[in-house]
Amino acid sequence: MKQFTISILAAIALATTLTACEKNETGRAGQNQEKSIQIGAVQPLTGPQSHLGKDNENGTRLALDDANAKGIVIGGKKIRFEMLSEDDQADPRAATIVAQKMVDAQVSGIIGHLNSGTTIPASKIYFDAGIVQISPSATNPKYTEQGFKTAFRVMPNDIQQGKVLGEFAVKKLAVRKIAIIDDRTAYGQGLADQFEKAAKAAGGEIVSREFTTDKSTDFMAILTTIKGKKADLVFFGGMDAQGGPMLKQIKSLGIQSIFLTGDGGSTPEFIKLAGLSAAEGAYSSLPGLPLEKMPGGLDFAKRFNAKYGEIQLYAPYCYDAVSVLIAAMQKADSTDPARYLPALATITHEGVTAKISFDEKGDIRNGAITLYQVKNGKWAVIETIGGTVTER
Ligand code: ABU
Repeated sequence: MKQFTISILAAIALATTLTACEKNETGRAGQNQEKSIQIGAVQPLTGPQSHLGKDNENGTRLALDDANAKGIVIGGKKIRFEMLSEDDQADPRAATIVAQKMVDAQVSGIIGHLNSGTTIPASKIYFDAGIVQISPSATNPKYTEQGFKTAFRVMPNDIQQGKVLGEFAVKKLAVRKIAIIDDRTAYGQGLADQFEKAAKAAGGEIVSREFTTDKSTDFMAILTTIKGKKADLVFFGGMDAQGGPMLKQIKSLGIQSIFLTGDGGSTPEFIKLAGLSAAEGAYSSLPGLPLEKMPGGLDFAKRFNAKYGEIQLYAPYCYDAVSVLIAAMQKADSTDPARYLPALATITHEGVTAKISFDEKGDIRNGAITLYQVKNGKWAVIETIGGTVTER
């Protein structure tokens, strides 16, 4: 009986040891075989831009899932990438609070923020903490002009986008009298300023410059002013949550002007909010190549659609922001931002949106801008300026 009891105890001890060994192979940080690191993802998950924030979050999630499926080894350890996602409400003050939270959590890198107005103030906090930040979508030039070596973006900026838009309006659409509205955010106002500069240089006349906010939904007062100016074209610097209803109200006032906006309005949601008949014929731009011309665009879209549904806007750029960050970690064989930052600054990475490399400021090299028009209820490509197009 005693012998039997000892055998049972030995068997239990062996089973416990085996379970512990299994845990060591699949376990978490602090054990030999596998280490978990956190990647911060910051975007608006509530408020008028929550659909864009979810799109960003899903693009980031897909890239991290793909990396985890590959079983990437860095510094001799299999790395498990975890997403720490936070809502900055597209609000500059909330963004700095979230940024500090990310620093306190000691994340290994940041994907975000979505908006220029949040990305810029948060970038100082990441820089001071030595944390690498890649924005998938913030296009105000100031973000990478502050001298923060930790700041990168995978989308061309608004100096380039504003120039393309201004020249397109005057030279291609052949308009002269232009009204401009912006939402007073870093993005909306910044893009409107660049657009105005380029349109004037091309021979356009600005007959009205109005502004609203990124929370507004009623634009009747400023549109009534614009109606009196008989503008050939109305340009809006802002997001789809304002641009869509604004275009609907333009049509309801009987304003005949062409409507043109930037990337913030280049979404399926814009068409939904404007309504199909009001949206038809509107123009927009979006930094980057059309999806079907991106090196991995169609494959990305298929996989994203299957998991999360329709792409709103920046999901492919979030995917690339993650993949280039991880590629730099692999190149440096370290997940420590101080060690992989030099690798990121000099990397050439085959992303799904483009071949990615950065200039000395952290801006993507060789970026393209694509112009679109709503045709039959969908954004259709008109032309791409710059970049390297992948022929299929
Ligand atoms: N690029 C437009 C939307 C994001 C931003 O605020 O820059």
